[in-house]
Amino acid sequence: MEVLKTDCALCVNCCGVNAYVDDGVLVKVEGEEEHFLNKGKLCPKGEHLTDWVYAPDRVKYPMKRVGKTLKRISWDQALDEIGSKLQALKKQHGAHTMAIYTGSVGVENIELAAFMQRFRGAYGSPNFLCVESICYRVRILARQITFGRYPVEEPEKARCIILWGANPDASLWMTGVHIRNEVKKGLKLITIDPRRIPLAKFGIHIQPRPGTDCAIALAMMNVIIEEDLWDKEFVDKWTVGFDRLVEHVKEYTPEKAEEISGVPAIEIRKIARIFATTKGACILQGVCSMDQQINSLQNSRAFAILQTITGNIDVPGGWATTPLLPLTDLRLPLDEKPIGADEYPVFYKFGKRPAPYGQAMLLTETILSEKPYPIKALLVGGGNPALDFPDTKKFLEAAKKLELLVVIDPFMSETADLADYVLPACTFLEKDGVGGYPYGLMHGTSYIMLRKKVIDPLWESKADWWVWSELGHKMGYGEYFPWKTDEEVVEHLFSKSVITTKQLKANPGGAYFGEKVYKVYEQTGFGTESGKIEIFSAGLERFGFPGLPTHIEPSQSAVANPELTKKYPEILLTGARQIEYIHTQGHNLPALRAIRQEPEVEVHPATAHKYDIVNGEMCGIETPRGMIKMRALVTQDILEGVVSIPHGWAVANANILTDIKMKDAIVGYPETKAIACRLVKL
Ligand SMILES: Nc1nc2c(c(=O)[nH]1)N[C@H]1C(S)=C(S)[C@@H](COP(=O)(O)OP(=O)(O)OC[C@H]3O[C@@H](n4cnc5c(=O)[nH]c(N)nc54)[C@H](O)[C@@H]3O)O[C@H]1N2
Ligand SMILES: Nc1nc2c(c(=O)[nH]1)N[C@H]1C(S)=C(S)[C@@H](COP(=O)(O)OP(=O)(O)OC[C@H]3O[C@@H](n4cnc5c(=O)[nH]c(N)nc54)[C@H](O)[C@@H]3O)O[C@H]1N2
Ligand code: SF4
Ligand SMILES: [Mo]
Repeated sequence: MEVLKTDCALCVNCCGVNAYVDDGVLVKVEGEEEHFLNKGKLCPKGEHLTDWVYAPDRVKYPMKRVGKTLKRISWDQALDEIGSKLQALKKQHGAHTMAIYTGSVGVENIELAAFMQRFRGAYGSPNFLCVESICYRVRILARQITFGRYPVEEPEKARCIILWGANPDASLWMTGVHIRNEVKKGLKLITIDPRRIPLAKFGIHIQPRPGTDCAIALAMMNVIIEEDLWDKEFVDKWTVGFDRLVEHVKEYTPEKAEEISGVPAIEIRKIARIFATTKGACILQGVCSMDQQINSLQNSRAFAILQTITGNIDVPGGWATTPLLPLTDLRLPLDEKPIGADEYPVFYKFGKRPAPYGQAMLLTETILSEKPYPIKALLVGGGNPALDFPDTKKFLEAAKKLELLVVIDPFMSETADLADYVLPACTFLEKDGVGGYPYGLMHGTSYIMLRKKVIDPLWESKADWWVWSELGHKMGYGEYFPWKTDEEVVEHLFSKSVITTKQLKANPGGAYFGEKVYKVYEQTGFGTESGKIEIFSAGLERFGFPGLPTHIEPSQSAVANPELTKKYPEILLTGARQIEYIHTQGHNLPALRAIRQEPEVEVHPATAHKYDIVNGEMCGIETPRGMIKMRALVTQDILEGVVSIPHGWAVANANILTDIKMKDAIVGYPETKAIACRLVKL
């Protein structure tokens, strides 16, 4: 039996995997012992990789919609027809009529995103859109605005961690393992979450009203400044705008933050003191929880400022700058700007370089309104917007207006169910690729490795890069797609990297880590306009937004919209992660369903009592956009009046409840947390 060392690309963690292959068949996977991150373990999704790859409901061959059903066709026919349709649409509406969308898979599958961008460049459409309009990019942007680069959380070396709207047991399990080990050795843990997550019992837990985190962060700054706990040497030498911050946070006393958030002022004082007096203090900010809020950019800015004034930047266990491990850029030059560039200029272009994508949260409205122009073709690979985009009803309306919807996916999805063509992608186990995360993630490092082909592509499935390349050839763009094999693609992507594929192959695990330098600013300063950390951002002010973070009420809170909350008095959080699933993926696997059969709505006993709902009973969750049904999990582990549901379940789609019009005004991120709702006794 052959054992191949590769990584798991089911989620962004890219854990190390030993894949056991017998006569071309993947028979078993286990976690790679020597891997820095997962140290021999895998999560339930990773443990069931064999079930996933061999699932009987894989998309096996290209299909075309004929009436209500999808009929098998050849690759040639599919790509010929899609190519002709795209050419015709381009003639009629201009190249911008085609949008390409990738979901979270585009982050893990680097070839996929690279070839999508190359294809849209060859075709001439600016409209490459991706999940970073809803997830993660906002924190990178906030850190770039503040530091001129992207320092990353380094929980592995921290002595104090704030889990700020983050539940590692569900979304980042290895950090949960780490925290449990370290609290025994004195790690100070603070959890800020309306839910009492399992890790909350290992330290201090505060339960804010959802969407009020920025007010708490500002009050912590107030305490840190009032009590002289800030790092004077660092702040004086390396920052601008501290004096303005001092004035700004005077009004954000812990008492005021208590009024806003419901968290006792005494608790805010306590956590501010602990955070400011422990070197190696790290805010581990949740991703969707902090990003998908009306105040998403300013939440991230507030965390960046807290790290700064306590001197926890570029020190071990704070936020540290990891080197990027750049790969060859496959983009082709384009002049036209994508959708969202004018509406959200900070999102599109804050510094010198524009974002490679538009604001995907405008896609639905653009298709529906045909303004500024009609988008008639949507090509989706590695995402399931019909279930994952806010406001499913609106997305379905928009999908109907498309003249061409193509989905490239190893599995049928809710988006594939709407498509004119469904093309079978092979999974990451069936091709060579680029593994790891070259751009740095929450584990305080960046790393790359060879993602090895473990088995041959099943049925008629093909690598994503091949699909875009072959479509390009059919449409006359062959000159842009000279690569013939996975190996050539990977070789090309690594050709300008700090490490070659040859060097990677010589290393048994095949992984390369970016060498981290602490206090890198002593050599390079900061890449901001001022060359220093911008506590106050003159750049943001020039765009017409506050240069310092402020509290903004969620658009459907009782304060912002008291009329609405008379009818919908509870606060809904959508999208809590579950370790068994990744978004809409995995629910088809019996082994995972055996662990978690169905979605549940978490409700406090007092809230449940109000609606006469008992534990285990099916109930309705209703917002102004619609209603879904889930079984009630009545628990003390959630704040009274807060209701939490997972997303990604087709049987109870959370995005029936969300509203595409509710957004952060600076970056266009949607509000999928802190939504007004009520429960319904069925
Ligand atoms: N209400 C609400 N909505 C949310 C969120 C929330 O918290 N609340 N969270 C948001 C966030 S943060 C995110 S990241 C998004 C995630 O949303 P998506 O990015 O849409 O995530 P998935 O549902 O995992 O869809 C990925 C699709 O890619 C397919 N796939 C897997 N591997 C490959 C491959 O190698 N090639 C191709 N072509 N396809 C592949 C899978 O089968 C699946 O259909 O959801 C967002 N939506
Ligand atoms: N197993 C698994 N892992 C995943 C994913 C997955 O689908 N499955 N998705 C991946 C992706 S793309 C993403 S974006 C991340 C998401 O990762 P995170 O955003 O960290 O999501 P969770 O781990 O569910 O933790 C979010 C916590 O924030 C809390 N919360 C919600 N609203 C608020 C609020 O207003 N204030 C505060 N203080 N807390 C709040 C919730 O109660 C919840 O406990 O997970 C990644 N990892
Ligand atoms: S799905 Fe699980 S095993 Fe795979 S990378 Fe993510 S956390 Fe690791
Ligand atoms: Mo995400």
